Amino acid sequence: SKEKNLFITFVLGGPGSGKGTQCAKIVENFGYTHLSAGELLRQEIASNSEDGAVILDMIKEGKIVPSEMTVKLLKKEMESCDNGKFLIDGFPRNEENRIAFEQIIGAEPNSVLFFDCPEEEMIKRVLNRNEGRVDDNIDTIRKRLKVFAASHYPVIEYYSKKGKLYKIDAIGTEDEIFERVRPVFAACKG
Ligand code: UP5
Ligand code: MG
Repeated sequence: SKEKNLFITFVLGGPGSGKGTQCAKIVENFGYTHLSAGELLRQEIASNSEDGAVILDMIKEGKIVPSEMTVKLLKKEMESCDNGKFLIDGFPRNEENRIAFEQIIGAEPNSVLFFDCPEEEMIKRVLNRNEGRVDDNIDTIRKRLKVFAASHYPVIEYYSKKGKLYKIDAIGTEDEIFERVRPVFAACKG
């Protein structure tokens, strides 16, 4: 599996900005494998492992899980997958995450999508979701928004300077937003 060509897109944006929704459309249209960091962490909680207990405490508080735990889960998925085209959803959330990925995976993303969404809209969407997530309550949402506001910018700025950042206006219908996403992949930039 080490010889496969890696093609990585990071999909970033605040809570409820539509990362997961747009990733599903990218998978359908462009043959990527979707790895949601949050989903992998929730699976780890469900597995009742030692890490899972730590992760649950952090997710309830909207905090960022230690990088090595998240990168370990991403690495396992990436190694067990024949496809080398990955959408990594909701990661990296801060500079420490970004650096840990580079060091442990030994790769950089080819491109980075950033869904730009106003806070009021993010709150509305998350509260409407109703999937039973332990972090989808107004108290935790406020904490998630604070953590997001305090940590995402350096990551965005880093990839912007490298010419890898695609900032997408995340207001509109799901299909309208996908028409803004499509050109990023249709142009074969990854
Ligand atoms: N919806 C989607 N698009 C819409 C549109 N255009 N118009 C109207 N509604 C729209 O969408 C959210 C909701 O909005 C859905 O109901 C959808 O139908 C609707 P979704 O696509 O699910 O948004 P998404 O951006 O994926 O929101 P999510 O809540 O998953 O984002 P978070 O970043 O908060 O959650 P994540 O699962 O990535 O992380 C959860 C927690 O895990 C973090 O808070 C953190 O504690 C931890 N974590 C880490 O520590 N490290 C990591 O690397 C990753 C996560
Ligand atoms: Mg999501």
